[in-house]
Formats: sequence, C-alpha cells, structure tokens
Amino acid sequence: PGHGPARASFLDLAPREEGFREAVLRGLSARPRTLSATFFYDAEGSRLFDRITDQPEYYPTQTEIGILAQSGAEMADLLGPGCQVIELGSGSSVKVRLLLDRLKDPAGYVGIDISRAHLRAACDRLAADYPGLDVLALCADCLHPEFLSGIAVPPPASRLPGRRVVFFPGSTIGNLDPVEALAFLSLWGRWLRRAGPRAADERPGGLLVGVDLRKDPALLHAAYNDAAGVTAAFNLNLLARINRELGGSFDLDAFAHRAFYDSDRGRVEMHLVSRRDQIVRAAGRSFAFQAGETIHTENSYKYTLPGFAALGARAGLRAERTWTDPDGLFALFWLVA
Ligand code: AVI
Repeated sequence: PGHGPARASFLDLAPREEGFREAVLRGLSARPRTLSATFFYDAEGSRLFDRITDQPEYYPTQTEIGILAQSGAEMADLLGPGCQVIELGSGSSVKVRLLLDRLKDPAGYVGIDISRAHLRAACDRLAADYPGLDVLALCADCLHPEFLSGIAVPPPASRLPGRRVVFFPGSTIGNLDPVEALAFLSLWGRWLRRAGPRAADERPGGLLVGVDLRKDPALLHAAYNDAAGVTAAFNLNLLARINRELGGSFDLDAFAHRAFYDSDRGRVEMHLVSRRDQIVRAAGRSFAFQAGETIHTENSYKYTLPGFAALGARAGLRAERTWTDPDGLFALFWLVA
C-alpha cells in the first residue's frame, strides 16, 4: 500500500534530434540516395514493425520465438544462474520473456532501444510482471557508431551484478553490413571482456544473437513483400516521418515500396522508388527525383551457419552453441567472449 506498481528506471542517451535532419540532407543528396534503416523506428514505425512481425510471410519473428520456446530451458541451463540480460533493440521486449521465464534468478534486465516511448512502456510492463527483477530502460541507438565507441555502454553493467548476457534477437545484426557487423561484435566482445568476470567463479559473458539464414529466395521475397502491404507502409513511413519532422512535402502515393533479394550479396534490399519525375522539399531544401530513381532504405543480410560463426571468430567470439528451427530458417548463436 502506498507504493505504485514496479517501474523501470530510465536513462536517456538518445542521439541529438538534429541527427535526423543532417542524415536526411546528406542521404538525399548522395548518389545512390540512401537513408539509414535506424530512422524507421519513430513511434509510428515501431508500431508498423510490430505489425510486420504478425504477418504470415514474415517468418523470422515466429521462427525465433519457436526456437526460444523449444530450447529456452537448454539456453537457461547453459547461461547459468544470476545473469544480467542486456537486450539490444528491445522493442516490445516480448522474446526476452521466454528467456527470463526460464533463467534461474536473473539479476537484472537492461532494455536498449531508440524508440523512447515504446521502450519505456515495454520496460514498465516487464518490471510489473517480474517483481524481483531490476529493470533499466536505456534509450539509445545501439547501432550508432557513437554508442559503439563505448561511451554509453558501461552504465548499466556497472549497476548490476551477474554474468552478462547480451541478447540481440530479431536478426537486427543483419541490418549492418558485414564490416559494421564485425566492428559491432568486436566492440561488444571487448566490452564483455573488460566488464568481467569480476569474481573467480563468474563465467565470461557472451552474446545470444538471432541470425536470419540464407534460404529459398521466394521465401525471402515474400517476407519483405507481405500481401497486406504492411512492409510497404513501414518503408513509406520514412517519408511520412520526414514530412512530420522536417517539413517535407513527400507525396506518399508518388513513391513505391521495392524489396528484393540479391543472392550474390546475400541480402534483401529495400528501396523507395519515385513513380514519376518530381521535386520534393525536405529540411529546407529541394530534391529532384527522376521517375524510377530510388532511395535505398535498408539492407537485411542473411548468413550461413558457418559464415556467421566465422564472423564471430574474427570478432574474438567463440560460437559455443547454435540453435535452429527444423527448417533451418533462423538461428540463435551463443557467442562467448
Ligand atoms: C529489424 N530487422 C531485423 C528487420 C529485417 O527483417 O531486416 C526490419 C524489417 N524490414 C522489413 N521488414 C522487417
């Protein structure tokens, strides 16, 4: 009595707001025109992404949940008691519950996400549902180079005890190109080694990473071109966001969603294609588009099992265990620092 429901602590390390304006000016002026996929995730984009994960064609989410449901107990056994779970790009924090439910006495949870309101609501729900768990919501772009260079990494770790498990589900690592992915894994590997173990009996931390695997291109094509058009709306929301936040004049009907699998590069590319010659204003500037010209908005890399293990090894991380679904669509890697 007298106490409200459990709440997550909150720490705001989000990049400066003008980052979006600068990136849009730079990205729309470049050839080919490019915008970073991290800008998809404003409040509306996060909502649309959650709807993508419900589409029957978008297999990664349900497949990864299936692997966690099937093998979560084995994962929890391997990770051991008293873990501190740090989730990168935590979004709605749904999947981590499958892990938290099975871990023995988890010490703490740090959710890191760029989408502030979405993050806080999800972490508050988690704190309410797991009363013994110390929950911290950290608003930051965990894929941003500034975050990667380490400034924002230490606070949550020094705050909590226990073996560190960096949980990075959803194949978000696939949204980095292989060079960035290597830098990203190397940085977390160094951080895990620097941060622990602090007690003689504490085992080294690691990363539990969700990785989307190479497969029949038709399945990949369908996953990024769902029949209900939610992925198209998600992609086009980037232009709506520019209109909302940077006084843009994009006509959403004058651009089309395009997503295709490039088997040579092992990646799905998403673009926004200008349907006609047009001039658009954004962030105080004018941009001329020719019919058919595109803005490249996302890459989503797909790996083979040995390919991703090799990437981990180059980053100084050992793939101790891998779990996949029966159809080999998706994998979870436990990479030890
Ligand atoms: C978040 N990320 C792993 C998703 C992906 O599949 O690359 C984002 C997404 N883009 C289109 N659909 C989903």
